[in-house]
Amino acid sequence: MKRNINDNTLEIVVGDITKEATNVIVNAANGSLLGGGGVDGAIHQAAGPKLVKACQEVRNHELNGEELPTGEVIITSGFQLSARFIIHTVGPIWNQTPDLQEELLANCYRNALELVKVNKLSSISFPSISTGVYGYPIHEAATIALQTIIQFLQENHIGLVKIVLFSDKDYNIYQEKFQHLVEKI
Ligand code: AR6
Repeated sequence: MKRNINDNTLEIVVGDITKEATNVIVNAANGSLLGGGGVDGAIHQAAGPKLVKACQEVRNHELNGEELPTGEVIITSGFQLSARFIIHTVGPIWNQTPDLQEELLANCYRNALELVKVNKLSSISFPSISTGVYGYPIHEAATIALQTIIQFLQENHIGLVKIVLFSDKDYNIYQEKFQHLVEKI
């Protein structure tokens, strides 16, 4: 499903994000930035071993050895991926900070889009951040993801934004919310 928003395209697809050829793909990482399971594991596997070294360097030099805070983003090369860059973000763990989790999840999407804009890139693919290991209910996460992306695209020019879902079930949930939200535009 694809829609034009203020001369941008927002597209939802089913697929493996490691195969995307957008300028940027987003990794749903953890604060250590050293890899993990889910989409993080798949991205590290596909990008190759230089990725973990690059992440370690970012931690040492940009984050003073600290973990990447939830909702924040860093960028690395895509190494062996088709995508030129990877933006790594950390989604909220469901119910760890109940009062903040909606804002933190929105920050992941907004901060990644800001970084694309600042770097004058023109396409980005997102996975469904926090809805796997981190347990965020997908109906709620989909609404936050879509509202945040749509609002950003109404106010900015990026080009192409894709959301790459890993199952038909996830796709159907996002598609239904997307249809509902674009009717209001
Ligand atoms: N392409 C697209 N989506 C994928 C892929 C893929 N190749 N693989 C999985 N997904 P998760 P989180 C979907 O658990 O909830 C990691 O261990 C998956 O079906 O990857 O933010 C990190 O290191 C789900 O819909 O990320 C962290 O410790 C979505 O990606 C923790 O998990 C996100 O699921 C982060 O948890």
